[in-house]
Amino acid sequence: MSKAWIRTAEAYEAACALAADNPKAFWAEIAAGFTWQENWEHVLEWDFQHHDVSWFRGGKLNITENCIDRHLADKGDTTAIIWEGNDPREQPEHISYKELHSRVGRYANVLKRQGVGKGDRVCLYMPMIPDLAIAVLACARIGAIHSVVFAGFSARSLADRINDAGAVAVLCSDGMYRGDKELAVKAVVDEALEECPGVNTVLVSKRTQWPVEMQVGRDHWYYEEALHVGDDCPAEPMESEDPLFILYTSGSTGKPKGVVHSCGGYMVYTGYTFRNVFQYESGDVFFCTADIGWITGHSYLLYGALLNGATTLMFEGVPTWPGPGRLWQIVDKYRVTHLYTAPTAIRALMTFGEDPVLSHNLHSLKVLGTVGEPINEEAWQWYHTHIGKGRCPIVDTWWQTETGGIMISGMAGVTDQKPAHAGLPLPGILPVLLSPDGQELTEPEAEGLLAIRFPWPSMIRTTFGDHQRCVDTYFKPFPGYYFTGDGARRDAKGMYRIIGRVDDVINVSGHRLGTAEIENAINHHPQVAESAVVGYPHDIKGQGIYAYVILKDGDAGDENLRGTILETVTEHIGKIARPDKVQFVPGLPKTRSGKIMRRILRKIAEGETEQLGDTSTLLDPGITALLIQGKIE
Ligand code: 7RM
Repeated sequence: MSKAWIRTAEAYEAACALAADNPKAFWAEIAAGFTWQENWEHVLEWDFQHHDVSWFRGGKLNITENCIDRHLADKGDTTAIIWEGNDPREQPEHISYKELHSRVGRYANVLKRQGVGKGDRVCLYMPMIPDLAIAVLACARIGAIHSVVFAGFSARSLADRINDAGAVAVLCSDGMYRGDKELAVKAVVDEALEECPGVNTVLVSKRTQWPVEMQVGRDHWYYEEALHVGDDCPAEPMESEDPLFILYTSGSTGKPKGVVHSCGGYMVYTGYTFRNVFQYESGDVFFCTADIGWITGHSYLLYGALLNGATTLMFEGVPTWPGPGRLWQIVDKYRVTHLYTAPTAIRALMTFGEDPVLSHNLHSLKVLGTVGEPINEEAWQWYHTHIGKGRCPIVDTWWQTETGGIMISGMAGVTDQKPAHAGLPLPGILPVLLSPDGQELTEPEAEGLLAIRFPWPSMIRTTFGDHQRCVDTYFKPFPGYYFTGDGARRDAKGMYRIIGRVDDVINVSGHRLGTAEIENAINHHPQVAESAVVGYPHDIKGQGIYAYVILKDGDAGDENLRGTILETVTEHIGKIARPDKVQFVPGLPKTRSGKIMRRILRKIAEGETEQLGDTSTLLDPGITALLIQGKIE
């Protein structure tokens, strides 16, 4: 990929110019840097109206050959994955590319032996242990479509995702450790599978050594199955447009969507952006703190890093356990060169002051990155000064589950950086700002709705099982554009600052949640008549969750009821979706047509009581005063 490696601002400009001028030639040259079993016939065909897009059609490849096999000759003994356990006293693992090759091959053969094959959907529900990375790659090796579900989701969420994807197998562990918590994993899977008749295989990795229930014929210990197979598994030839994986993400309507990514385009784009955004060089150690259950873990902890023959660090635990210096201790211990984390983690660690930082050697760091939510200037400065010691560039990377890879971001040390700004688009990415009626704002300085006007290789292909939903969500709002759901500002130099979601999606600690999804969960509580959920600014989490709840006749809200509502949400979605504040209200601000005026609810949750805007269309204007009175601080 040498030609595709941008190391100077001039090379960045030149790449942008070529990509704008002749995008097919540009992407063909980058794609040529990967291993293809057969060459493609068409670089790009596209139609945004029906969202029918294909990249490198006719080409055949297997992403794992590019992630593993192609590095064996010169990097076989190089560490591919460093694994650091939850407990700092636990023995870490250093998995070389050679070892990764055989462990992935073995896992792939176990899947095959269970009858799992190309095109089958496989759900992974596992903590951050090596088997998670290995199992993901094993699916890709045989052409099975992986669907990783973050192990913090509840049994019900897991069951919904398994059923939506029509998964035939579930890969999990016995239990898990996360900070000071021990959590059952297999038991959650068992509960979920009561609702999932399509699953006929469960493979269980050992993590905690806890006894678990094993259903005969369906459930197998992975280590036992592994004894029956060899470790050589040929890479299944995949069409470029064959699906590689499904990843569920929240939207503004109730049910999470299964975002589908394809093999060829996803490989080309994540490989290209990993190298250029982070300026990764041979010998560097890349530490992405995201869980593989999110897109950041897929694209940069795993695929993007391995495509570049990098050493990637996988951490099972949390940044604040057993103490607030844990991340810095890991950086010190493994001589981490690249740290990629979320603003929420930085804000949380900032509250402990500099002592936990100063007791560790951070000299190895070269590049810092952030992702998942807007970073406020204060957190940016702290990261820059106290972690990067003023000498490490920060890349603020804006992208989405749907975009597959980083879209707007600086390239470390190559392009300009500006605090709290994601910066310039990457070569080949053509963002625009739109007015609410869909007009492009052509002035350099502008603020509007962020959309993209040309396809890129790793863009979402469909929403699993419901292509119309994909078209309606992303391509219908503004014909001719991919609509991101974010609002953004652009400065005179063309640098973007992402403001945040303009739809009913909230971003809590870098995790995307739909307000409708949380409302549905709350409404399952037997004493709840109706609810409305909004986000409000939260010092650490970026946004907190504020729930207004109307109880059924005669019920009074108290602490006990509040607790059981939180439990209902935990049960339906997971702990991450629990409201921070629950206010019991006699009614909601509704228009005559019955629409909840969320704008008013947001303002009240933010603490704004004076300027509520136009309330004349409210059915019962008196309700706002009652809401303000009972506001939860
Ligand atoms: C990678 C990821 C996507 C949403 C997106 C934004 C927000 C992500 C940034 C950001 C400001 C950033 N995928 N977002 N990165 N906002 N600056 N650098 O997070 O699908 O889970 O979320 O996250 O609102 O639409 S995601």
